Amino acid sequence: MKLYYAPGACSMASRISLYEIDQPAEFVRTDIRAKRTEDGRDFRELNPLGYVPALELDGGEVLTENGAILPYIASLRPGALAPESDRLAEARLHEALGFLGSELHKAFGPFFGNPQGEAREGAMSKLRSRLDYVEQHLGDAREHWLGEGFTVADAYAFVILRWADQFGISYGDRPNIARYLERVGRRETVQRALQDEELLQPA
Ligand SMILES: N[C@@H](CCC(=O)N[C@@H](CS)C(=O)NCC(=O)O)C(=O)O
Repeated sequence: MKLYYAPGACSMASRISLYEIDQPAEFVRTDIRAKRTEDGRDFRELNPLGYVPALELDGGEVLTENGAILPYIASLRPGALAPESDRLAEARLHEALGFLGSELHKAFGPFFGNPQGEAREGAMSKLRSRLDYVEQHLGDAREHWLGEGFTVADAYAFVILRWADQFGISYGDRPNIARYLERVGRRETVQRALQDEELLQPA
């Protein structure tokens, strides 16, 4: 299979998840502004909407949307990256992916356009409310998004939450998020993903 990605983008959650289950995959860097893949293709032929992640399966089908790709990757190794104890636990994963995709990810969206003045204040106010929820959700002792064990939701949450740094947003007043980022960031698979997407600062 092939994962179409852009460095540091939400597609890194799929990369981390693939590493977690030792699933071999090819990683194709994609310029999401020019809509071209590194091997010179028009990315819109793979995803007409032009955004990563896109996962090309060995049979040629292309899967898009984090909310579909992450559970698909989890399904490749049942029990490793998603709870499967009961229907409620499964629903909690979808609840998490829904929040992360349509609330947290999208609340960061405006910052990629470098908003100024009132636009920035408006975007910041919305983002703050989502981060307040995350801070409260993670609580003092919650190690992972769903409580027990690392899941694809943690891979996605980590990738989104780390964007704050590039927009000058500090987690100094949100210690649960800061600790969570540090803890998840220490995982070998996460370090490898950061390295492979050339995002680690030289020591
Ligand atoms: N609804 C999509 C959104 C994915 C998305 O926003 N991808 C960003 C990178 S994090 C992107 O490729 N943006 C480029 C664009 O929208 O043109 C999903 O959840 O997978």
